[in-house]
Amino acid sequence: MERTLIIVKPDAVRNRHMGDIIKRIEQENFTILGIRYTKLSLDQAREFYAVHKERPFYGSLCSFMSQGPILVAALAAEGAVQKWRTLIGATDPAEAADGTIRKLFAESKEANAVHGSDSPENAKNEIAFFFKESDLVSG
Ligand code: FUP
Repeated sequence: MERTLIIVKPDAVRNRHMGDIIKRIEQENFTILGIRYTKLSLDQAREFYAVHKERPFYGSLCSFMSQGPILVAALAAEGAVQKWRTLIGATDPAEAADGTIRKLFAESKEANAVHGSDSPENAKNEIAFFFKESDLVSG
């Protein structure tokens, strides 16, 4: 079964959408392998988003991602990476399809409610960033 790493970002936690988003995870039949409520330091946010370090929005994104608590989960499903990305919609909520999580809950292109891994390879690294394999529930 494919895995993906998802984050409920500080805006969605602050706006009390954690429950709505967990409900969608369950309705869409993802298996929750691990889940953590935590807060990133600025250094951790910089490390997590290192792939974007040359982008103009990197500093602001890292500051935003470390400004409040987040909910992180490792999920499994058939085609979990694409399945989650379809469910969350476009990066910019103004362009996200009706019914997607970002359309419903995101504030802006930066404060866009949720993260999802963009490939199974990155999912593996992102899951390892937050979880030890022995912390994950397999069945
Ligand atoms: P996504 O895969 O949809 O999360 O989007 P990207 O990997 O392109 O971007 C990662 C994060 O950078 C987004 F979730 C939000 C942030 N971002 C901005 O703040 N401004 C931008 O113009 C693009 C992305």
